[in-house]
Amino acid sequence: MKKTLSLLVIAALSAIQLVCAQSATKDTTFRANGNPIIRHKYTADPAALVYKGKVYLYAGRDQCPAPQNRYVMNEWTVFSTDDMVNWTEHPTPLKPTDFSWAQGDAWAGQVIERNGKFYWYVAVSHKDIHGKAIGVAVSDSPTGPFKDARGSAIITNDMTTKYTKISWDDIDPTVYIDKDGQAYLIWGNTQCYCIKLKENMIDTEGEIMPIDLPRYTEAPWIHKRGDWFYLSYATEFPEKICYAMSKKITGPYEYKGILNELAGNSNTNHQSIIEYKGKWYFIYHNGGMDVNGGSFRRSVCVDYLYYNPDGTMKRVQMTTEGVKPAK
Ligand code: FUB
Repeated sequence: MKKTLSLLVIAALSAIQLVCAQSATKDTTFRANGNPIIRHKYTADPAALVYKGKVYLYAGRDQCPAPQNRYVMNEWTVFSTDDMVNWTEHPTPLKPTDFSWAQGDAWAGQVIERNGKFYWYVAVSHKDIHGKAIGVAVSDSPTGPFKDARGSAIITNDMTTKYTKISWDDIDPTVYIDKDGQAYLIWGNTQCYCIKLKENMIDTEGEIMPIDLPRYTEAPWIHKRGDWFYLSYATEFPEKICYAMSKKITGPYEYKGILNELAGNSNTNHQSIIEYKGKWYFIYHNGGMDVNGGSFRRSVCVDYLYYNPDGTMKRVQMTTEGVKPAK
């Protein structure tokens, strides 16, 4: 009894430490010991960028104290590696408070490089326009600091009311620059949307184009291999990740099946897919870090991703061991 009580106290104290830890102010290195890869704080919604031989991993930070269950996310985090196992955490690169028009909520996003600048598209809650909105921040370095690139949201809820009435559909941006130089922003909850970005990466061009995907929930991620665009996304709820393929980024997409099953102890899953040093990686989150882990205290994990000879993707095998150092 005494032992159980002290174990509970230790678990509670370590959870308080993990959610209350200070924002990162200097570079700190650590070695991942299997999955989850980050264990000194809860991290969610991973988005990876391969740039000049390194991987940069961006994630929101889950800060909800146990046993409460709601999203408390007040900052984003950035990590880098050159082997997928030895990581450096860099100073906190961006917070919702860096957008004067935002009310809070460091939800999912993605960073892309263009002409030596790094553009980070993120979802936050808007102060004045009811609902979630997408902002874009810019930096000269992949590790930041980032600052608001426009002074206003690039996408707001009132732009999509003709497609869905919910206030949280404008979330989870993914971004891609096609080989002709045209950039696209893809996002959405319950409905997937796409819009062209101007060369400056901070203004949109043309109309919003809905993308039809079966049983679409959220978390779109675009990647390309050969001639194929792969649009992976979270399906149903609790979420699995599935995917569809097309020769055109705007679709139509053909549904190909489930890519990742329910992620342990988390009702969301949220993937990012990259190729690095000749291997493909599936980066996602689960709620499995410790006894307080769960849907609102999530942790980033990394496993390998493999393709079939016809270009379709094999179902991901989530592992405890994670990946080996990339050479
Ligand atoms: O982290 C907040 C939300 O949970 C994200 O925007 C969704 O993709 C889900 O992971």
